[in-house]
Amino acid sequence: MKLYKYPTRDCWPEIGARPLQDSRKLIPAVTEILSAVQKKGDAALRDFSKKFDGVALTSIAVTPAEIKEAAARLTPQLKAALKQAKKNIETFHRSQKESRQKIAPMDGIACWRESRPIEKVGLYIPGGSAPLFSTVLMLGLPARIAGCKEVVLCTPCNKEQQVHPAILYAASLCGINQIFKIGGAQAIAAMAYGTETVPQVFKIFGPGNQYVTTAKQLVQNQVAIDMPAGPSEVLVIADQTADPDFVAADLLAQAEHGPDSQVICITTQAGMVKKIEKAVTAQLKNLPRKDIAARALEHSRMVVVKDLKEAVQLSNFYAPEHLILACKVTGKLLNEITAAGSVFIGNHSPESVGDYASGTNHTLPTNGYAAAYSGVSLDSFCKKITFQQLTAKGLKNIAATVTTMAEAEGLQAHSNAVKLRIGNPLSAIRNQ
Ligand code: HSO
Ligand code: ZN
Repeated sequence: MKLYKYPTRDCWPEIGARPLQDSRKLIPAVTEILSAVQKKGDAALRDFSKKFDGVALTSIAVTPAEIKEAAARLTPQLKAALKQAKKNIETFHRSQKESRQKIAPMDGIACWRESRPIEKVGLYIPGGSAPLFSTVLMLGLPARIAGCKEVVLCTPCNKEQQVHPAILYAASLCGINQIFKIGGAQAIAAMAYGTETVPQVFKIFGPGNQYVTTAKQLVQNQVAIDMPAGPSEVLVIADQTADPDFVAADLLAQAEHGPDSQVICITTQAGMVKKIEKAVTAQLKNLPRKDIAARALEHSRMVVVKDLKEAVQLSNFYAPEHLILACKVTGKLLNEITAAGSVFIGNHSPESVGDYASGTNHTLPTNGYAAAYSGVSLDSFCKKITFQQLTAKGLKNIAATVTTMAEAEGLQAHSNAVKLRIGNPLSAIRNQ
């Protein structure tokens, strides 16, 4: 881990720098994939599966029998764990339902906002070395709670045309039955444009590699997306109350996601640096994904700062996806946090818990987007529609304000729409 001891503020951009993810060079290749799917539909999906994954798909859609069989291939322990996670995620996301609040800004004027589900949503779940079936729950459950009518899931299959059984089981727990064996940019294209088999959706969610991310960026003139994506990241703040072994475990949990994972530790204790590094080396040795984690650690950072206040300021500057507070936490310290996807407080709150099962969502803003974006929540699957109703008295009360503003903007018709209703005859308006 690269060490920064008591860096001045002008070092912060270097400490917080994410590796440049220049997706511009992928644009031509991804654009070609998108247009092929748009033009040739299923035929293009089959071609790309063959070309990129070496699979000649018998069926693009997963059959109901395959979904049923998946349950039998999982251990009872894993099924129970998924059910517990489901329960907690549901409880947390159900609590995000807002009740309607009618507001009367003036006498006779009522304004309110109602939530409506996005009718058709698409979820992308990457395959690869770690099939993230937990993400199925994180996206599928809020979609269902929001009331989305159609939930489509795309995920790549293996050479035997099988989708990981835990992905299928998690999907069935969310009531998803439209699952397609396609991955990469072509899956994003299929959901954005629709094909003979894959329904077109209004919003696409989920993580993916650079091709998937670029495809999501490029289809935005057609569909909405959850948020811009980048490699997963964690920032741990450690003071004298931190346990170096816990901190090391949290850093490694992030590092094992991928070689491009971002790992930062800020400590107020210069004496803690060696202890954490030693613990990282010791724990790394026994990890099945130690090669991946070691590569992520190559660009990780250890920063020593003077106090917790400065630690939080640096963290806000970085705007981490996950922030772990392995330190003495006060309400004041929490109030000072202004940018983070999700915060884990104290020595008993590892990120892993939020990644899987505590109930909060693990689809979070990366790459500094926590400065402006929120993680996925129930709202991500809804639109908010505003309503208003005025009585005759209410319209009278607000008439002068509206007509004055409208006429000052040079928009007479706007003014007329009010004046006519409050009893001004058209002739009177014209003669003004
Ligand atoms: N840390 C990941 C989520 C995840 N971790 C899934 C394990 N499985 C991004 O927040
Ligand atoms: Zn994780």
